[in-house]
Amino acid sequence: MARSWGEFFGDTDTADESAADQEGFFSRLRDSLGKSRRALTDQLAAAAFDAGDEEAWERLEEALIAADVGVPTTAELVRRLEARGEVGELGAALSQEAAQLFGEPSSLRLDARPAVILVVGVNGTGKTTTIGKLAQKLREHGRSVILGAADTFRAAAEEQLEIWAKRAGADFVGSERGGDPAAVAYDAIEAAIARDRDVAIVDTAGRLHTQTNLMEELAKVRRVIERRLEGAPHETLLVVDATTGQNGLQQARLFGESVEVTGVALTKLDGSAKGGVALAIAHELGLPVKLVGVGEGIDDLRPFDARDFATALLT
Ligand SMILES: Nc1nc2c(ncn2[C@@H]2O[C@H](COP(=O)(O)OP(=O)(O)OP(=O)(O)O)[C@@H](O)[C@H]2O)c(=O)[nH]1
Ligand SMILES: [Mg+2]
Repeated sequence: MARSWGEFFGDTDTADESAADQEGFFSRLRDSLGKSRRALTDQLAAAAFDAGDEEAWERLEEALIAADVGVPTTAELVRRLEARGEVGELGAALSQEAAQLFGEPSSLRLDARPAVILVVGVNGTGKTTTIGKLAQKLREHGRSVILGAADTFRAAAEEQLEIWAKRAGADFVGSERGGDPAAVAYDAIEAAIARDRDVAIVDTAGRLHTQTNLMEELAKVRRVIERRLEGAPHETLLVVDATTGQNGLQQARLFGESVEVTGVALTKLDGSAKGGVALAIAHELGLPVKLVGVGEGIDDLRPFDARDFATALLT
């Protein structure tokens, strides 16, 4: 069964979703990964996989690399399959190995009060939307939430977050003190403490991982958060647009160097043929994928479930 929001949030009572809801998301995930899956399975369709056939292994490697799984992770998957001796049904064997590669399911760290979540990523990857959806789910699970608009780059960005805050029933903290993103992050935590809120989520402006000055600005936001509240930020979520494939891996690497990313939200899996990058992020960077986005709607975000993801991608 899919990972539920309750489990992801660490709730003790997790009987919060109907099986139908979870199945509904699985079929959306499967539809979303259709392009990625077809890219892989078309290559692999050739009859039964013959582990003794050198060319069959080569076709498999090529297919995985074409799906943006990346060279090191492809090599690891192939190594694990070979170690099995008997591969059997290839899709099933591959999805089992892929699910294992993702490791233990991870939760969102919400123990602290307030728990501070910093959200970072390249322009347009889906940061603000993901925050909106997440805030909504947190509210549904009884958490009080503050959203901080540390994206002070564009006035529209602040409005966009404020609309999500209203919709979710979350408090909103904007840039009353001018355009300093670190000051907004500070104010949001201050407000969360003063009002005794459970979670503060800080939105930031999109930036390219190659823009040194903007990456330094982000590191400063993080430092200010750290100094204001010990242990914060408890999560630093990097939002990666799945359609960017291997470039997303590079983003994860460089954002990680600036702000200690603790998890990835992989968005826009609908419309991407590069869903295999999730495996590369998990294996090459050892970063947990925590959330997946499969559309623009409020219910199009879910906690990442390795087994579901691997099944939807590979079988
Ligand atoms: N198809 C699809 N669209 C998405 C998904 N997540 C976000 N989007 C869309 O992507 C676009 C950009 O989303 P935003 O949330 O504004 O992205 P952002 O990272 O905050 O952008 P900046 O603040 O400008 O850097 C919007 O049109 C969203 O609706 C997803 O999972 N699937
Ligand atoms: Mg934004």
